[in-house]
Amino acid sequence: MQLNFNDAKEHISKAVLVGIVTKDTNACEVEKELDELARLLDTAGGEEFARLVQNKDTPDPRTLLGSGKIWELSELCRNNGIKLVIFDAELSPSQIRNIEDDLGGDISVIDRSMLILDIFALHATTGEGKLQVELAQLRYTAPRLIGKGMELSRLGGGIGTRGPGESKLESDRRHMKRRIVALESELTELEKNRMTMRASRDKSQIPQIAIVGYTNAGKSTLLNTLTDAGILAENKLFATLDPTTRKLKLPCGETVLLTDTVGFIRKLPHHLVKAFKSTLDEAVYADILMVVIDAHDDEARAQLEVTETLLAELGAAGKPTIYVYNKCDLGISPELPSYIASNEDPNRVVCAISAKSGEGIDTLLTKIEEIIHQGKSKVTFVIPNSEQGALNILYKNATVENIDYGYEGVTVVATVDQKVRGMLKKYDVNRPNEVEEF
Ligand SMILES: Nc1nc2c(ncn2[C@@H]2O[C@H](COP(=O)(O)OP(=O)(O)OP(=O)(O)O)[C@@H](O)[C@H]2O)c(=O)[nH]1
Ligand SMILES: [Mg+2]
Repeated sequence: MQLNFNDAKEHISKAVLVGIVTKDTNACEVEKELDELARLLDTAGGEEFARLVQNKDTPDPRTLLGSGKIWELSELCRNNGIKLVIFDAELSPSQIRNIEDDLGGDISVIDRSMLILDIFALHATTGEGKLQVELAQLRYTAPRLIGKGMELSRLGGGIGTRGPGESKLESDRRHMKRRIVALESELTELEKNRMTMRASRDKSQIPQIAIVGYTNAGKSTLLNTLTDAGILAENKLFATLDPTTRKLKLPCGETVLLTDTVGFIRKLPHHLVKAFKSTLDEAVYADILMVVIDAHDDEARAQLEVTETLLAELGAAGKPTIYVYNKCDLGISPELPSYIASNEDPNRVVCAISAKSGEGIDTLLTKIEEIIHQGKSKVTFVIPNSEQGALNILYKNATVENIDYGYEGVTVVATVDQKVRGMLKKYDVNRPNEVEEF
């Protein structure tokens, strides 16, 4: 999507970033969050001009900042020809309008979520990805732009307004509601396709591993190193939006399926998680997670916490997990090891690698093999009477804890390894997240 600002172009991509230190945060945290906002802006093709931070225990409900700070912000923009202000907080449609009114002139205000959606819009490549972004934009960005009236045309394709849904952003509310319904039903159809694809992968009985983690941690680089997947990996946030699955043959001869997924970020807007549910479900339906961490990043620990919280929210927590400390060629952040080491669960292992240089990859492959062969869980299977072969598999390859013969089938509780669990996936009634892991 092209920027549309002609003469003012060089100013348009420069922005003032605004952060607020409330009673729930501190100046250091806000600075780090603004660093991340600056990286998001850079990914969106913009550039930080300056930062403005206010200490305000309770943000002003009308404009977040106090009136003095708004005046300061207005002067800063005016004196330097800056046309874009990005708040790190989430702004309501009326707050955006109030701030823009107070700033005056032709200064646009967007929030962090709008910026993230803008990047998603730039990076969506598949039909499904584009629909998901458009839906999220209609739900989030559009209500925040409506009311700008004719000014929207002036905004053109500026940061915060770009994407597959751009043309629709100017439409009236009734049209938007219809479009949202249409998108939801298209996405439901696509989700059915995805379910069918998953079912056929399940049938193949190959263990599935989802590569998850904070954006820019090195997930795509790792998949490329392991499988020559040829996915775009770059030093930008949210380089990957659409999941890619590749086969990997382990040294022991067994094959696994690896799926690269969209990265996580702190304050990931809820509506975005909802819009991307079907792609994020790749993690939910995987047998094993590989949580990739940029171990060199000072923020590694905070990023891991964000990842774990989001995985739990998605219902993907509690699976056998390999914590992959990536970028070890650059050194490991001192905070990280103790955080993971405190977790002595054998189904949660740590492995230090460099996806770039290949260091540690052999160990990682061994850990995957160990988990596949040893990772055990207690699972309830319901096996139809007509398919007793499955019961024989359990008796041969697992520990049967309890068995209950019913009219329609046999309910078996058994302790199984990942392989057997994969083989009998279609009878597994615990999936995705009710399994008691060992
Ligand atoms: N030094 C070093 N850089 C790495 C390593 N792994 C990845 N990178 C770099 O980190 C950046 C991000 O890598 P990606 O593989 O795109 O990260 P990602 O997790 O897929 O990121 P998103 O798709 O944006 O969420 C790229 O510039 C990579 O070259 C590593 O082991 N060492
Ligand atoms: Mg990626």
